[in-house]
Amino acid sequence: MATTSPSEYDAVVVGAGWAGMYMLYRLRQMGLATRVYEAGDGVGGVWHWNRYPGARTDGEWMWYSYSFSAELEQEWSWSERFPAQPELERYANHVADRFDLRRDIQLSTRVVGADFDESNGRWRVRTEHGELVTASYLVAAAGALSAANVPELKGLEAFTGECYHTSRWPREPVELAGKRVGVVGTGSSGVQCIPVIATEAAHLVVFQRTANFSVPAWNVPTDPAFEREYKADYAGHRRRQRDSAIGVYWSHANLEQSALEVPPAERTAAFEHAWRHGPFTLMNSYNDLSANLEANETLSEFVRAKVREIVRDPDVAELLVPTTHPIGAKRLCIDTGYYETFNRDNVTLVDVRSTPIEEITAHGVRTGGAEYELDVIVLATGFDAMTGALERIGLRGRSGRSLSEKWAEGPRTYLGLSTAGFPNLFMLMGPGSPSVLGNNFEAIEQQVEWVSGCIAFMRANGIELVEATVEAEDRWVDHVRELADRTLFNLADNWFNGRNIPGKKGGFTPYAGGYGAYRKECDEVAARGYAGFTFVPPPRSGVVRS
Ligand code: NA7
Repeated sequence: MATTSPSEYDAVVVGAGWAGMYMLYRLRQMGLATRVYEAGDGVGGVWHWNRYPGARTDGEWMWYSYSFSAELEQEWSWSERFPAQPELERYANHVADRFDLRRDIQLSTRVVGADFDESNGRWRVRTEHGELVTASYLVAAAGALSAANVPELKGLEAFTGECYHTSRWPREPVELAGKRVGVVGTGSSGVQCIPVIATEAAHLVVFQRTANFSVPAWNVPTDPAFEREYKADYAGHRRRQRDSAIGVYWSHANLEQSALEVPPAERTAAFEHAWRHGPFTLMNSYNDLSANLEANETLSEFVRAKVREIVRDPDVAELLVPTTHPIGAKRLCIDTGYYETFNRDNVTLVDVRSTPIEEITAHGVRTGGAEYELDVIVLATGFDAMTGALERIGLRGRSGRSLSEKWAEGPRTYLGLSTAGFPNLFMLMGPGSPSVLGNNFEAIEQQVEWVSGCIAFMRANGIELVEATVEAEDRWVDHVRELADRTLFNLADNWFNGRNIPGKKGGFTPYAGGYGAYRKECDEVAARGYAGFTFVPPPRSGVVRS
């Protein structure tokens, strides 16, 4: 379908996940004619796509949910502490219906290019169906973890069985009973699906390149009394979560003490208590576990001992014990029965670090000279995170320069929201923002509200274009790097620093200063008349606050 005369919108939003839906809600409230394009055939982003067995949040429902509507908060009840994918997908659909969002969302429509037209200051957006529309503002809400990483495994296309990437799992049930299944990858997705697949398949082979730290979720059904009590002060809980480092508030964190200050027996007792309490308590048992290698090692050793305690076969246990990185330097996995799964007779662990996968044959996986015959291969191999989805939109800014060209040596943004040379483009959950380092809902709501405020300011002051300056962007990139250097994240190959993708450049891209500090920085930029941005035309003196 080719359109000759473009439709004109005030704003186009790419993606109808949590970020895109809330952006639409806010822009519509401001009276902007907005169109949302979503590649999937349903809303919900990550929770539309990641429908693999065992997919569930790593975040507790009390904070992993929208806070913008008190009515929504009160009326929706989550059935479990860590809700599973079907419930999250239902929630996404409920939000779309409740706020009448669907009429502005076009599903099954991938944006395949967006160019900034310098002659009129508008974005020209093209879809896979040949539609061409223009918009004053373009908001990229395409997701930090949505561009699937399918590794280049020799012979993969020749495999005659079924093959699924966890983030592209079919909507129709996949029959695994009686089948020989192989899972490649032991990050969060692998750690979640492996225990479930093991109970369904005749035999499961897990191909592990890097042993990861995983801690138990202790998932339980929601206690109605707890829910009532929590919801009675939802606003108070949200306020506390807003100022915290990762957009999560929990009263069990010990922010006063270093792990190295306490005698070993006391520390082990504290870890033991935290292990039984939940994943977030564990990483926050002391205030320096994420920043001080020696302190971190005490917790790493504690979890290694747990693995050895749970897994009966000592050789298998040693393979599962993480040794390549400190705990938390790769995203900590949260599981239900992961290590226990390797005590099952129908599960085999294969180390593909010492003997990498040589090839995929017509009937299975060959590694270390052996061929593992399989009916199904599951690729739990992750994402080209942070930048992958943004670059795949095909954005071109001033002078036709593509985002990929600009970011060839790594992403460059100001506040993670904007990039010089791309006027009126806003990114949500972009590189240079804290986004993935905590509660995504908190990050999304803060960013959407900031972007809405900026657009409202422009409209109130007759401004047509906003653009980050190169100087502000350079300073921000350096700032993000300095913050990263204070963490342990670069002691691992991970998707935060892009070292999970061969040849990817740029290093660690999220802002590691904490959600609260980031919110403050963004608010201060706005309060100083959007310092670090240029406006066309410049605001008149006596600016109108939005
Ligand atoms: P991750 O965390 O990036 O994990 C991907 C896994 O796949 C990881 O164990 C990789 O090993 C493994 N992998 C990737 N390529 C290969 C090849 N070629 N051979 C063997 N193994 C491979 O992705 P997830 O989907 O699990 O989780 C992503 C985030 O989604 C998660 O952190 C949550 O925030 C939600 P490696 O460690 O690179 O050696």
